[in-house]
Amino acid sequence: MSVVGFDIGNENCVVAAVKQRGIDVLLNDESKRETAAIVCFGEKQRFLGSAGAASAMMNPKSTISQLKRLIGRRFADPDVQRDLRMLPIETCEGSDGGVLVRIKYAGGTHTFTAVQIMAMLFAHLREVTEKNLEMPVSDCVIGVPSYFTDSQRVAYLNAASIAGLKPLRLIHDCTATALSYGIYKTDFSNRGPTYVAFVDIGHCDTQVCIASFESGQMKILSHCFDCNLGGRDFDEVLFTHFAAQFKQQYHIDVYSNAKASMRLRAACEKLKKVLSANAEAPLNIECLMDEKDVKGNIKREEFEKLASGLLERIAIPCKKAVADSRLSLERIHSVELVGSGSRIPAITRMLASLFEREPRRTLNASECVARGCALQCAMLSPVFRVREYEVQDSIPFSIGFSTNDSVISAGSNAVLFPRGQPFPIVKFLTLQRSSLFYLEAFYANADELPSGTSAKIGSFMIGPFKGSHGEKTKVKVRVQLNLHGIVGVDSAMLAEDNAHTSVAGEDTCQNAERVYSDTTSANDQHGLENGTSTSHASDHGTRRERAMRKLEVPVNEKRDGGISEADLAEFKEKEAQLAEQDRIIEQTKERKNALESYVYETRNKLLNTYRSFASNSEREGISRSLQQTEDWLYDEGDDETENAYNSKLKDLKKLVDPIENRFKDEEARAQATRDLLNC
Ligand code: ATP
Ligand code: K
Ligand code: MG
Repeated sequence: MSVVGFDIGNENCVVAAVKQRGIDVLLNDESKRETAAIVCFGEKQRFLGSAGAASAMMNPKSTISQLKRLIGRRFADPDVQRDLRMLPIETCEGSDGGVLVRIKYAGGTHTFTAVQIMAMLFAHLREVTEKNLEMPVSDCVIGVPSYFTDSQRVAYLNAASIAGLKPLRLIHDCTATALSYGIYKTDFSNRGPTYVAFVDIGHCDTQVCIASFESGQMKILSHCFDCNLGGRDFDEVLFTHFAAQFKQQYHIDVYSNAKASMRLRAACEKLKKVLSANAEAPLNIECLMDEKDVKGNIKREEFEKLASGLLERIAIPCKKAVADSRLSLERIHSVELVGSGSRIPAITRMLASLFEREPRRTLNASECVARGCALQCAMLSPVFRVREYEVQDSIPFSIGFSTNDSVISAGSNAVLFPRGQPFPIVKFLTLQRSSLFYLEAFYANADELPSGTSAKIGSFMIGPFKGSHGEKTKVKVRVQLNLHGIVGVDSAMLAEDNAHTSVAGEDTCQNAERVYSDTTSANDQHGLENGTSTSHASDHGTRRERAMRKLEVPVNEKRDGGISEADLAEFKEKEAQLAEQDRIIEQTKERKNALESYVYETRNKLLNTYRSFASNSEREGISRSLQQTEDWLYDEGDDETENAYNSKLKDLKKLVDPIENRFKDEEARAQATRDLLNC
């Protein structure tokens, strides 16, 4: 069983695996520790990860990057629209309101959901991992931004499942980072907790959390973020700057040309990195557009001036995270800076002045999320024994439930899981109902959410059931925020007794908490009363009796952005097909290469090693066949099937093998003679 952590970035993905000796970051096909988060559709096959990055410039209109920005979101979301303007791919709105990508590929037009595209990347990373570990991989932990909504999390799980992965947990990126920091540290003061701020600046987002560490445990006190502020925004100020400059200087409008835009963006990103180490940097692009070579140059100071607005924005989630943690600045022991987007020196300066201390870089800035994920996977998996360590995360968004049925017009409506709530957690709702009703889960505070995010989470149909004699019955609903941060209604029971005592047999979750909500009472819309937790140490007998008097009620969920089982199965099937197609194309390429090399090698051997083992006419015949094969390869054989290449190779071998055998026999004879003489 695999113990693996995945950090899926908007730009870079990192895979870490726990092995006997510790945690390793795995190398991809190109022996790199980071894999580009790119899915590219070539003419006949997909290019995934690093191969996708290598093919992107050739296929700008069929290359999808920053997949995380699209998955589980609505096409109409203004943020999504803004992102899509930067991607030259064709997109449209799916029937569920999500993003569909239309790709010309393999002789047809294909439409994929964002979940399917993400699954392609997941499947690629799974393959990289399997090659490395030499075993099948499914169990894993995957990092997600803390600002991911319920539908984004569900979409991730769906994508993972299409890719054959089984996430034991979706863990917040910053929590993974904090875990990889805390678990090795043993020098925490024993006079109370140590508080650390983690700032992760990636390609598209900035995430901040404040964590508290004590020996054997960590708690996340607050999560804050700006989901539209990362390295790419710094690229964009350079892009805008140079696009304007080149318009004036060279009379070219890169905005009108997808490929030119893509190349200028890539060059600006490089430029930005150079500026992290140098005071000045040049920009040269050959033949950018209209056959014009362009040249530019920028000083770090000038870049910092252009980016000053971005620097100010980084301060906002940092300040908010501190405020939410209810700690004064002095109580924060240190600030850890991670994410490669944070490598801009001006960011460090700004954070130093904000936190009144120099930020540290104790962790590996690009690998800490994946390492934390792998660690969490080890903790959740039975494969490894890990030191007891408690990870308590908290949710960044308040979640509420409401009911609306035709019988009672006013439903209960309150925040069930407030912002900052530790999770996983289970709560019980007790409602008075006489027949089927709906529970709606929603984000209760729009201010906490990324702008444009829908407050809807999902709707849960409880029932049908019948209260005795058409009267209202107590319905106990088990609601949970699970390990992935996903809301669910697990079960509902008709409770025939209406005592305020324990809910028998259900209350097994460690974090279970009881909430009584009686819709007929006057104050039901304002508060839910937290019940005291019950002990069931001694009342086994009564519990069993009570359980028998309970009646399970069916629960059906309809989730925003959810995928039906049937669709999921179809997507799996489709992914398997595409993977098989890619495999066939790869294998065909390999066979073609084999034939080509055979032609060259044999031609060489005819002149050297085989020279004295073939007659003139044999040599001529073989030479002619080699030439014919070579001509064929450059002509109609350029794009043939695996079988065609194999059979050509077989034909050639038929001619060459007799000579090869003569040569080998002679070699063997010579060797035998040498052995004899050596004795
Ligand atoms: P996200 O966290 O948003 O999903 P990610 O995890 O892929 O994205 P990282 O790999 O942490 O992001 O960071 C990528 C960003 O870091 C890119 O914008 C890249 O240009 C930037 N970057 C990398 N090296 C440097 C450098 N030396 N100086 C400045 N920026 C850099
Ligand atoms: K990353
Ligand atoms: Mg990241």
